[in-house]
Amino acid sequence: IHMEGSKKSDSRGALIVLEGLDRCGKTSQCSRLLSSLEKSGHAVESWRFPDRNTGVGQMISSYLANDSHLDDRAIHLLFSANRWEKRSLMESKLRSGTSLIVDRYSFSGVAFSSAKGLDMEWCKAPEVGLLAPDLVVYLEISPEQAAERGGYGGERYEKLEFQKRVAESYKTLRDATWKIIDATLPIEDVEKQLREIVMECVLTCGEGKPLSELWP
Ligand code: DGP
Ligand code: NA
Ligand code: NA
Repeated sequence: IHMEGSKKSDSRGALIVLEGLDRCGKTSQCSRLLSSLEKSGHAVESWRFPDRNTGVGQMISSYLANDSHLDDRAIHLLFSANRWEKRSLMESKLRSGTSLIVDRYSFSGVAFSSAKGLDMEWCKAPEVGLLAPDLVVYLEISPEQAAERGGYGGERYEKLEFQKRVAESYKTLRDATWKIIDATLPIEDVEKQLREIVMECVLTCGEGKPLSELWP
């Protein structure tokens, strides 16, 4: 057993996931959170899914840009594979004490694919066995308000009618453990609420909360 000072041997990093509709402000909140945790001396990395840098990620990126067309189930499984290919690295980072702030995870997988009409249980199945987050924060905004935010970037899913269905899917998917933040508040207020929730989670994981797997 390796003991580092007074740190318990089962001390680990926290797996923190941010979810929400497109244009909810997730990505800027992830980077603000990263700098504030780094400043306070925490070992932390910012990740995002899809990770467009892998081979699978490039197929996803081309699909999202409407440069390729894929069967709804086929693309669902690619998004899932994109999370699986990062699973072992994710686990070793967490076990070595690094916290991960993850911009989208399995919940996006289920919310976006089930918004196309795929069965939710079918959508969840390939995610079984991925690491379960210690914290899911949902940045809540109405699809209409999100659409007003400087317009969408033009990727496949960035359309009001589709985002309305994604919002409904997220409502079905979320449980009492999710933390909901009003994403229409000023950016600094969202940041402050997020930091408080996350700090508590990081402490709990540092005290040796065991890792678990989806779905809880
Ligand atoms: P982002 O890089 O966060 O803008 O995500 C790209 C788009 O892909 C966004 O509209 C959300 C969607 N998305 C993210 N993960 C998944 C997934 O696992 N499955 C599906 N179908 N869509 C996803
Ligand atoms: Na997007
Ligand atoms: Na994803």
